[in-house]
Amino acid sequence: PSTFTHEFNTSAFKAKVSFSTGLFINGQFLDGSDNTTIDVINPTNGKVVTSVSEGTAKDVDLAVDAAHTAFDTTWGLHAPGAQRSILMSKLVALMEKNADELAALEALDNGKTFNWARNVDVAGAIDCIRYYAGWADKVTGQVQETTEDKLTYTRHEPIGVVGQIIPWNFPLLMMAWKLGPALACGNTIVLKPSEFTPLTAIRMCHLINEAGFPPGVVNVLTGYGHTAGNAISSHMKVEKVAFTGSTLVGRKIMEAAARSNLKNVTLELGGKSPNIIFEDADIEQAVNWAAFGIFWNHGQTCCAGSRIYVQEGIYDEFLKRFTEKTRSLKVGDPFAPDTFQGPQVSEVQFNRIMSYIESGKAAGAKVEIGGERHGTEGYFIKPTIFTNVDPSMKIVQEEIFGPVGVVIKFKDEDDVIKQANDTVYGLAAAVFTQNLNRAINTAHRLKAGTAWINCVNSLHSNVPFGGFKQSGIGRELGEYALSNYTAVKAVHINLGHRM
Ligand code: TXE
Repeated sequence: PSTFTHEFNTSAFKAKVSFSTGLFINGQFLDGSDNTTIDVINPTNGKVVTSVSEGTAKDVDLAVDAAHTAFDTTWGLHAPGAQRSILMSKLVALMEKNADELAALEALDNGKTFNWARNVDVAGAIDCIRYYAGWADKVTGQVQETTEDKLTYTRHEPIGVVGQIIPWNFPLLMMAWKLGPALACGNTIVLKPSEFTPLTAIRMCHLINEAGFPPGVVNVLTGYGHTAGNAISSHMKVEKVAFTGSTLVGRKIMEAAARSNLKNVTLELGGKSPNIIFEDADIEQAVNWAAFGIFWNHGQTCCAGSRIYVQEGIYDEFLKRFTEKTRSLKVGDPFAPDTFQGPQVSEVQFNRIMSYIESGKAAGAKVEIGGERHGTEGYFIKPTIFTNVDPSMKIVQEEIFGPVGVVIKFKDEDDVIKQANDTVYGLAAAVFTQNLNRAINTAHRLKAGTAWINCVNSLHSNVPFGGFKQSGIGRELGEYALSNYTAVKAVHINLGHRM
């Protein structure tokens, strides 16, 4: 397989990086069966950075076989929780040692800033694996009291070979969210990163080998969704599939699971999350959080606060300050220390977002700021705020997944709850107010898997995350995620009941 070699020479990170970019199957780096490759693009200039092996259905078969062998011999019920925990902790130490490199790779193929990547993506991924390393020897069943002549208990057994398909917006972090609970519970894995952002996933495979995981426990195939991804979700020997990505593809995954072996499915999908700002909010804080809510990670955040509802009494003041704040966000080189926002991940995403912006303009919405590309090279888009919108507009209903927010006026609690819940999604919601009762009441009435009060985009490894409605099925993170990766077996022991 080919080798990726790159000389990083930025103020944030200076080093020559070089590693094999093959498919990671059974602990080895291999060419794809068809000998084809996928170009990796730097979104700051649209140029090819490197190419990685392309995995297809045949390679998925090889990876699934390797994962089964590992499950039956070295992992699963053959590796006690404590041993799994030790290996996961070794991986954590290696991620810490290579944290700057991982952040630089993330900035290179995704376009997010080095600083955010280092402080959120890499730090969060490390935290997540560490958190689940702590769980590995604590995954346990229960004893049920039935009758005196019986002993019954449950075992939380690993499911087996699990498929994991992840997106490009948080490549390393989503990998950690998937690997952490699956490994802790003793499953073996076939994971497919996004074709747009494979570099950190491949680098992680080198660290997984270095940590000493038995071959076949983790297999990673870079490849396209409709080929490799589809092969995973429709595979007869994959017992579970976990997916993060678009709602459109989430449906396909579920269909493929239903048509093949009825594998267990968890989905983390899109959102159009409301961010509600009441008149009694700390307005400066509300402005800062609202900007972070929609513009952080270039708006490519599934829980982005993309619909900003502002109560009428502070609407003008909020809009003025929010526009000023937006103007202050620096767009540019992901490696420059003062950059807040880099390029969108790909040309496809750039075009998709620009077409949403055009649709908003055409429908009569007002551009308060932004509304166009930034510069002439790469996939940069100016942070954009729309006002004068109505609920039927695409920019109000659909996930744009870019730095584009809509600001909407509301009257009172009932009015805003109705508007906020008027969406097919239900991933997250936020409310800003200094009134405790209003904060809690509103949080409880919002139909969303996460309700933030006086903050947004705030996550912790031990707090569950996932969607209501069409935002998904199941919960990631926290103790809740363990149930995605365990099969519960009830054992009945007769202590003397005779027939
Ligand atoms: O995502 P896809 P795309 C949303 C966001 C964005 C839109 C499109 O609105 O604008 O999706 O992005 C794999 N079988 N989100 O097209 O296609 C694919 O290779 C199996 C929200 O890039 O869903 C990649 O690994 N797998 C989201 C992964 O699915 C398939 C994050 C996600 O890609 C497949 C990303 C198939 N048939 C996008 N087709 C979030 N919730 O965070 C594709 N894939």
